Order: sequence, then structure tokens, then C-alpha cells
Amino acid sequence: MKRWMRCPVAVGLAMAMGLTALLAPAVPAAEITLSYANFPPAPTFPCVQMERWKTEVEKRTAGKVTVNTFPGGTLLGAKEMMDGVIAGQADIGCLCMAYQPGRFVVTNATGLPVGIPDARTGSLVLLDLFNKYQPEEFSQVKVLALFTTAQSNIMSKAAVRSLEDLQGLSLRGSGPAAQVLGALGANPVGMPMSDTPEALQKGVIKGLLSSLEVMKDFKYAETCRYVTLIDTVIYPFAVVMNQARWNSLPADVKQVMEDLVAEQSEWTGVYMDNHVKESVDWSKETYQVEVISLDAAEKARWEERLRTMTDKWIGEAKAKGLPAEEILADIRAAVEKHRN
Ligand code: 3IO
Repeated sequence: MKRWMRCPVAVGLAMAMGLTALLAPAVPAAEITLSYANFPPAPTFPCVQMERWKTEVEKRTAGKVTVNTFPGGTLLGAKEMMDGVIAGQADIGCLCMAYQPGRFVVTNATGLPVGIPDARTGSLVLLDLFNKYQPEEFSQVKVLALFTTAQSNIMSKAAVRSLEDLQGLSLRGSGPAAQVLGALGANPVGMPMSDTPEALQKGVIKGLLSSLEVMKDFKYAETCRYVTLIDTVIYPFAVVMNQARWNSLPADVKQVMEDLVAEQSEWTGVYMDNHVKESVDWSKETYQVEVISLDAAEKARWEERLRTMTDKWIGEAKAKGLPAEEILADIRAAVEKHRN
């Protein structure tokens, strides 16, 4: 008899361990661990959708894959996302394409004033556009999801009731949304959403142009007590994976992620649309935020100012050899196809 077998505690322990091993469900230890970087803080929609994707992938691969999420720019910041994923600093990254307008010319066309009515529609339109044109700028990554925000509106410290109120006002917006601000006569200040809370606090900016769920998620309602509804452009997002990492995945895992592309994109759009409503209600109740609507005559003046923006994009896209008019026609047709 071995020495340890003379000790009843050790024998009991050994038996218990054996039993545990027998009774344990056949969950294999995670074979694949993936890192997923995101730039804004955890409670915001890009991170909510990230956690949802993680949960679904881990469940659907029955524990074969573990996804480690890094919100708040802890692994990669807003503007280094695409290059960081290409370089393999993170396996997966979530980026806002409006932060690099010249890099993502095709997909940023969804950020023009083309009448995308909500985030669900925008997400499905963006996905269709990507699938048709397969833009060159994504050739080094695997796209795992594409989605857009809801329409952008003005959030500001002082009330904006007319175009006159907007002139020279420093408001933050990026990419196409910054162009909207410029066309309207505001002073556009470009920066990622993740830098905006500090800029608002310091007074560098007097408000912002973005989707309204941020009133709650970033607590902007505390400083911005006015919302002016202009229902203008959306911001397009992509979730991308390092191509070599993707290639290394087993077929069944790839299939789970392929099946999730359209589902996750639409899920995020629907989440955003619902969350915008919650956020506006919360802002009114918690901070008595005033929501300002423009009358038809005033609205027409604003829309008139945006007419040349699309022409500018057409020139830029054509200079890059892209079929600009066809892209715009496809976007407009997809909006009609997908709108509720
Ligand atoms: C956004 C970016 C990060 C977190 C929440 C957000 N809601 C809307 C956006 C869009 C955006 O990137 C921007 O800069 O307005």
C-alpha cells in the first residue's frame, strides 16, 4: 500500500476527485482565446454589442472559444483600431469608420444625408453595401459585424432653435457629421466620442452631434440640457478580426461567427433604436432636458445647407476610381428595401 493510502482523508479526497471527474460535464477547456478591443467605456452601445457577441460565441461554440473583452481603449484606442487589428495587437476590434473618412470612403457614404431612418435600417444597408462592393480597405481583415448609430441630433449647453443660434458654435462631430456641422455654420470640432466627455467638461466644446443614446450612457444630459431634433446623418461602425487569426480558426468556429454577421449587425441596430428612446425619456425625467423640434420652414433652411455635401463626396469617391453614383443609388434602394 502506498503511504498516502493509509491516511483516510487523502483516500476520501482522491475518491471525491475521481467522482468529480466522472460526473463533470464534457466541457472542454477553452482551446481558443480571442482578445476583443473597443474604444468607448463599457456601458456604451459598441461595448454592449461586444458583450452580446462574446456571450453568443462562447455559448454556440460550447466553451471551445473564450473571448476576452477590453472596453474603454484599454487595448486599442479609437483611431488605432484598424491598424492594431491588422498588426495583431488585438484579435478583434470595434471601430467607428467616421473617424477615418478618407480610409473608408465607400462605407462612409452611409454617413451622408441619404435618409437612413434608424439604426436597424442603417445596419442592414451598410451590410448590403459592404457585401456588394467588398471595399479594398478591408482586404486584410475579416468583418464580423457592421452597424450604424441612429440618426444624429444636436445636444448642447445652450438652446439651438434656429440656424442663427448655431453660427460659430463649437460642436463636436467626426467625419460626415463634422461636415454637416460645417455646412450648417457651426464650428466643427473633430474628435472621437471617447475624448468628448473631457472636452465638454473643459468647455472646449459646447455640445455635440451624435445619436441620442449618449445622453444617458455618457451622462451628457448633465451638461447638455438641450436637444435639437434634426434627424441627420448616422455614424457607421465595423467589427473586424485579424485575417491570419481568422484563417487559423477551425471550420465549426468560423461557421458560428459567419452565422452571426447579419444577426449581430441587426441586433445592434435594434438595441440602439430602443436605447435612444430610453435615453431621451431618462434625460427629460432626470435633467429636465428640453427637446426642441424645428418647424417645417426652419427645417427646410437647414436641409438646403446640406445639399452640396453629397456632391463633395461624389468628387472624392470618383477621384479614387469608385462608382460614386452607383454606390449612392444602391444605398438609397437599400434604405427603401429595409425600412420598416
Ligand atoms: C458612439 C461612439 C462611441 C460610443 C457611443 C456612441 N454613440 C454614437 C457614437 C458615434 C460616434 O462614434 C460618434 O463619434 O458620435
